[in-house]
Amino acid sequence: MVDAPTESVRPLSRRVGQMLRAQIDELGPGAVRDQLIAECARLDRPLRVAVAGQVSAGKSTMVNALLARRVAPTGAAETTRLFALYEFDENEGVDIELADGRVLRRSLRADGSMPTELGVPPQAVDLLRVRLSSSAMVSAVTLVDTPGLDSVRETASALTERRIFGGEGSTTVDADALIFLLQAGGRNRETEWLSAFRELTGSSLASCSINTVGVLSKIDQDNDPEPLRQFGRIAQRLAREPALRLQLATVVPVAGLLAETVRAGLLTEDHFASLQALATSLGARYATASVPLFYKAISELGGHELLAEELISRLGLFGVDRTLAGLQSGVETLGELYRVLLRESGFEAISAVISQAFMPRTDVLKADQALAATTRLSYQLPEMAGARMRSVAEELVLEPSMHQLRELHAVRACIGDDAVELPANLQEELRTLTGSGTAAQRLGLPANATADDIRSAARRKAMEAIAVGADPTVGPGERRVIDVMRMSYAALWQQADDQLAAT
Ligand SMILES: Nc1nc2c(ncn2[C@@H]2O[C@H](COP(=O)(O)OP(=O)(O)OP(=O)(O)O)[C@@H](O)[C@H]2O)c(=O)[nH]1
Ligand SMILES: [Mg+2]
Repeated sequence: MVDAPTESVRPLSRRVGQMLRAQIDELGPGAVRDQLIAECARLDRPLRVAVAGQVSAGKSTMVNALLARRVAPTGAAETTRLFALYEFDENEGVDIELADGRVLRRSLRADGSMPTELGVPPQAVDLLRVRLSSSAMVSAVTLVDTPGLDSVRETASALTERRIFGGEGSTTVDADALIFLLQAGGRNRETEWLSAFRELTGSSLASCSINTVGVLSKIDQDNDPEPLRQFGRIAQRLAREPALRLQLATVVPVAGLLAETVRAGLLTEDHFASLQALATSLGARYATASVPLFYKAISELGGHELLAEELISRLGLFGVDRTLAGLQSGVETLGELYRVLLRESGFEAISAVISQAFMPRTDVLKADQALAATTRLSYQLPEMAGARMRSVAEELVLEPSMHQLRELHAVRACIGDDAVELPANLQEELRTLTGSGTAAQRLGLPANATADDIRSAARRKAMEAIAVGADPTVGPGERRVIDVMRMSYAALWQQADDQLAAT
């Protein structure tokens, strides 16, 4: 995981910050001015990634896997009732931010997890701020664990209502990116997942393929011998659905429990020794057929019920099965076992999305949040002053250096309510073009494309965009999107030209 970009490498945010400070200077004291000052401060903060989805989908488990620590409470019943922000701080602890503005400080428990009792009624709490000093993840991103949605279908409006993205209401957690979990294991209904992912995008939600990943979670629960492959196929199919192409960066299957256990290092050498003994025993043949049979196999080896319970709660039957298979085919150390299990969990695909798709977008996503907030706040000002502030914000987006923002807006314009209807091939091109890869990837060229290839592809596509845009039957919304694409291609063309001239 790379370090969070600092202000010096956030040119868009810096420019938006300048604009905000100019507005702040012009405003008299008041709530709008205070909130603009807060927006300014937010521009420099790490990327904020929210983990959201249905109740019990495995959100907190995923948060722990990402943090590589077991901090967030998890459980079978509805567990997370408050928003919890996990961020870097040298002094570990929990700040309980109350709705009345007071902040109560608590320590983490001796094992580094959240205290079970907060000592205040949940309805009095606005937000939990968990300060962590030892998690590589939080040095780069702030994670937000969220209360579960009541049903698969409760998505866009509920997410906004529940303050995940900036919106109306007193405080929001202002996520810049979203990991959206649907519980797949035990509930194999592909069409339902498709519509749930689709409904994720509403007119008021900032979610799109640039900042949202869909997760099929708990894939190990169907007793499928190869859930990663089985759900991998479904995930790929979903990710390729035309209706989701501009809504999700990708869809990935995950066995979160296994990922949590490995990443947080929850197996002891004693656990490992017992699993080794089981792997070579007669009981190994039936141990993973059911939970009672697993308990029986452990007991036949002289193991206590508590041991069986610990292993099942950390690995699940699937994890035990993969462990026994690993041990029987030459795994000799706990470290090696962790490597095998992490691969089986599918976790690496999620961390790749965060580091390769989300984090490189920190600047544009922060800049966009601040601009959206500026527009929202402008409506609280007297009419003329508000209109002036909005026009300053609109003009800023038109500056050449702000092109990435226009790309983000173009993607959003093509999804959700009142979407611009772009032909399927152009939608696909827009998605590729706004992906976070290299110039070659953004042009849909192979990785070994030369600067010459890149230049001619960019030039050709820029020309094509000009031709399409000139078609009189193209509507104004569509034309705006195509125009953004034309400028992106022109910029790639220019870059390749510069590169060729320099060599
Ligand atoms: N078998 C299996 N169990 C899992 C997996 N992920 C989570 N669990 C278990 O499912 C239960 C719910 O997990 P949580 O992480 O608390 O789910 P959540 O989405 O945070 O739930 P709420 O906060 O209540 O909405 C816990 O008992 C987890 O241990 C998984 O991938 N496989
Ligand atoms: Mg939870």
